Amino acid sequence: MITMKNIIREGNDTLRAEAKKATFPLTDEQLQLAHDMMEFLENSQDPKIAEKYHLRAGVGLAAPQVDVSLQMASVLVPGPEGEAPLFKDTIVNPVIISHSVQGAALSEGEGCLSVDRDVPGYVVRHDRITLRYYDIDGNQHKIRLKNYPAIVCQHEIDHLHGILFYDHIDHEHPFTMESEDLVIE
Ligand code: SB7
Ligand code: NI
Repeated sequence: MITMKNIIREGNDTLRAEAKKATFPLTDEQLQLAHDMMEFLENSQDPKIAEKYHLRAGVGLAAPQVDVSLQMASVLVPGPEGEAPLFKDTIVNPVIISHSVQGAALSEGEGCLSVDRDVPGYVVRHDRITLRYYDIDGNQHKIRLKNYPAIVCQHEIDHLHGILFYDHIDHEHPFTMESEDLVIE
C-alpha cells in the first residue's frame, strides 16, 4: 500500500527528470504500481482511511512521485456526491494532441503531494485539451477534457516531464492573469 512515506518530495532528482515511455505489455511490477497508485487516490479521498494512514487527499499521482521514472499517472477526479467520478483512469504515455487557446486556473492555485509547502499563485493551463493516452491494457484512448479534470491531467503530465506546478507561477505577480483566462472555483 502506498502511503506518504513512499512519495518523494521536491529536491529529489526523479521529480525533475523526463520519465521513460512505457512499452506494452506492461510488466507485472508496472501493473502492480498502477493498481497501488489508484488505490492510494481512493484511500486518500476516504476520510476514515485518510485519517488512519495520515494521507493527504489527492486527485492524481504520477509514477515519478513514487520514484519510478515512467510515463504513467493515476487520476481520480470525484464527481458530485453519490455520482460517478468525472475522470478515473491510469494514463500511460499521455500526450496532449490539441488544446484551447483559452487558459484556465484554479482560484485557489494548486498544491502537490511532493511539495510540503503552500506556493500561492495562479497556475494558468489550457482550459480544454484533447488527450491521447493508453490504459494499462494498452488500449488507446482519445478524449476531450475541460475545466478541473483537464487541469488535473495537465498537472500529472507535467510530472512526467520534470515540471512542478510552481514553475508556471509568476512569483512577482502570483494572482495576476490575462482577463481572457478563466478562473475555476
Ligand atoms: C491541484 C492538485 C492536483 C492537480 C491539479 C490541481 C493534484 C495534486 C496531487 N498531486 O501532487 C499529483 O501530482
Ligand atoms: Ni503533483
